[in-house]
Amino acid sequence: RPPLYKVVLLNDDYTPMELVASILLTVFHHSDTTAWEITMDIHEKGRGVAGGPYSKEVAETKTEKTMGIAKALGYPLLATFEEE
Ligand code: TYC
Repeated sequence: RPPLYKVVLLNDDYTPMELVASILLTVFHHSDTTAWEITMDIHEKGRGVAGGPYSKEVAETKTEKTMGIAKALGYPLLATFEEE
């Protein structure tokens, strides 16, 4: 079986909570409640799982999309993907 990957978001001091929650809604298809729970969890713990498991290609695309949205708005949000 091919390996599967989860996308992980890292906390930072600059990216607005609203932007993280909106990325969790639009890129990772979480509900509003879950998106905010994940956002607060990352804010408090330093990192957290945004979504998955995905194929490597999907995980890579969602990781790039996440950082691309933040970067376009001038924020340093970091995402990475890890084998499950
Ligand atoms: N710590 C950020 C703030 O206080 C919010 C944040 C949450 C940033 C999650 C990144 O992955 C993140 N505005």
